[in-house]
Amino acid sequence: MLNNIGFMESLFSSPLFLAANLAQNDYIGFTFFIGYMAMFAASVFFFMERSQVDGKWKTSLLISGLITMIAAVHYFYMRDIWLETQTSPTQFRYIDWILTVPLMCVEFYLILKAFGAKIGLLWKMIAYSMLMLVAGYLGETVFRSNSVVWGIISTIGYVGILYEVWLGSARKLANNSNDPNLQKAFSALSWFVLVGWAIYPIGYMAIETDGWLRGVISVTNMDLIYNIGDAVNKIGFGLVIYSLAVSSSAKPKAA
Ligand SMILES: *C/C=C(C)/C=C/C=C(C)/C=C/C1=C(C)CCCC1(C)C
Repeated sequence: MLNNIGFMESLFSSPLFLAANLAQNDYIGFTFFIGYMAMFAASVFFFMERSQVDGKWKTSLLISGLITMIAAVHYFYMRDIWLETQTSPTQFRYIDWILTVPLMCVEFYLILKAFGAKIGLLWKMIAYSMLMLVAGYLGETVFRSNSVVWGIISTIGYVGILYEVWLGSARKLANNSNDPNLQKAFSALSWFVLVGWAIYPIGYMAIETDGWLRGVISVTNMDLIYNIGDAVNKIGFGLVIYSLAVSSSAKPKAA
């Protein structure tokens, strides 16, 4: 029969109480916890604020909340894997990205739709994201000893997205929109893609076997870099959409 002590022991070693294993100096572990809570809080914020904006912006805010919510759920699992094994939760990382990066493409499409964006633009950006993420995953896992080659293939997808938002049809639609709020937000989002997203290939280059920055950044810091990148990009991206939605919604009439 399970006595009380045995019961307490098994309760506290259950996944529910895994957090007790977070060591004082496990700084990467800290960022998994902070990332989880920040994504969770951001989701609550985006969902609640939907009631404050005009109808056509509600979908954009919903997508912002879904992006951070999907990330929060994956961070919930990634925290545990990190605490248990102190290794990268690569599968969860990429499952998260393969859902959230296409949703970020949807955000671009939604804000440009009123100015003539065609659905083909969305599919093109999603295809580039898939190429970028599938190649990145293969380089981090199955073909890790050839991570440089897969990193380069992945970068082709990244450059495709960069091209669309900086020079391609997405940029042209924004330029022709004659809407200063939209143009400001579009330019902020483009900077996120150029600077915020560039954080990820830097983390990837820490791969020990042939990564270009191996020895400069240790591979254990890859998760630190990815965690910071995710918080900046997912929450920051959502906030840009939020402020565009607020500034483009009709002001409430003074009483
Ligand atoms: C919320 C998650 C986001 C915005 C993730 C973005 C991920 C990338 C931009 C990843 C890019 C990569 C390369 C350009 C080359 C090396 C492999 C990757 C997948 C790390």
